[in-house]
Amino acid sequence: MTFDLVAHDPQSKARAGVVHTAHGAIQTPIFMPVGTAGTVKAVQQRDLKDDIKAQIILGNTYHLYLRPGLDVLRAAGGLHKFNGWDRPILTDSGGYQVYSLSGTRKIKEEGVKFRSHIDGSQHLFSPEGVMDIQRTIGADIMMAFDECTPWPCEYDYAARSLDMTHRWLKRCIERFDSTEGHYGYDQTLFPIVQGSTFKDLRIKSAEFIAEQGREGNAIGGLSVGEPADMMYEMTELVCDILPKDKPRYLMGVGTPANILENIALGVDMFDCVMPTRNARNGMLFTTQGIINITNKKWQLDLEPLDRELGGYVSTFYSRSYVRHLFQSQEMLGPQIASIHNLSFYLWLVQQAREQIIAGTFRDWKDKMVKQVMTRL
Ligand code: PRF
Repeated sequence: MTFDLVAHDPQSKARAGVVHTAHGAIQTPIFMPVGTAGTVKAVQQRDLKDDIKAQIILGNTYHLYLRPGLDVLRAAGGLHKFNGWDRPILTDSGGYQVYSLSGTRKIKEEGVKFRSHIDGSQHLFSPEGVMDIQRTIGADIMMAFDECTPWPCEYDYAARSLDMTHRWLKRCIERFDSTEGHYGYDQTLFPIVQGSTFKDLRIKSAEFIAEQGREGNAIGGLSVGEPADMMYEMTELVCDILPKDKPRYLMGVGTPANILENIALGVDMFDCVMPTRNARNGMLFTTQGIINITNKKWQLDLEPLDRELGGYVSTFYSRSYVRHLFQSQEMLGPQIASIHNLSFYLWLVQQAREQIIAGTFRDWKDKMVKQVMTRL
């Protein structure tokens, strides 16, 4: 994997670049739709490509390991072959889903013992194990095994957890560097900065991660309940330490405003369930602001969801019709809403990229943060 920087915004720390992977190039800044179980919920690959214009999607080690399981993924020849997505895939390591999804779990030096949320069966995730699983999944970008501390978090717990995450990283790197991809193409491993909202821990972690010299780096442990200003303070601190010539991925962030503000601080890659999860509840992001499509206000609004977005579903279906689909609990409602919201997120980062290249990002960002977060 390689990364080319294309442009810097003169009035912020925003950058535009290109990440080259075995499955093609990614123009940054980029938003990556979340496809937890090998599917971006309710969206077909054809729509992801043609309408949403997604360049890379996420998968999850935790979910894919439990179901369909490694035998199926191996037999298929990896996740790309299994789900038909032939562009880049990034997998999270499970070092987050285990904490949020499995009922009982025990975190030890060796790894994390947990029970499946599907059938209660017992499993162990270790740094070596999740490297092997992500090799079998065949992700272009694999993530290190980490502990994402909850927020708020005691200083002593955060400090001890961080040291363990760093020791786990060393084990991940050792396993990754002594193995090869199963399917004839190169994969890469991103380490993850942790340290809760403690400045000294974040600095220590960013310096440790930078020293590893990997092809890209991630920032975890944010957007877990802390105030937005605290998140921005941490990302800025960390981005200023991480190498400039490597892509930076902020995990699980966020709202359209969070994405624009973090781009301004030097983040290149984002993922979040918000556009798809909120779509299924009728919350639609548009270029003019946020719509709750179940609201009576839209009953007779025969305008398209968002003419400015330009994509198929956003210009073809009216607000009135999509509201009707939600009122009738028709499956097409969540499908249209999911494609629409993802189209908006991809539009937003594409616009950001163009503004960075034009050198006009900062002022545009300040205007857009207000505009896209307005409740219509
Ligand atoms: N670690 C991992 N995945 C994550 C996070 C993390 O800290 C977050 C935090 N926002 C989202 N996804 N491995």
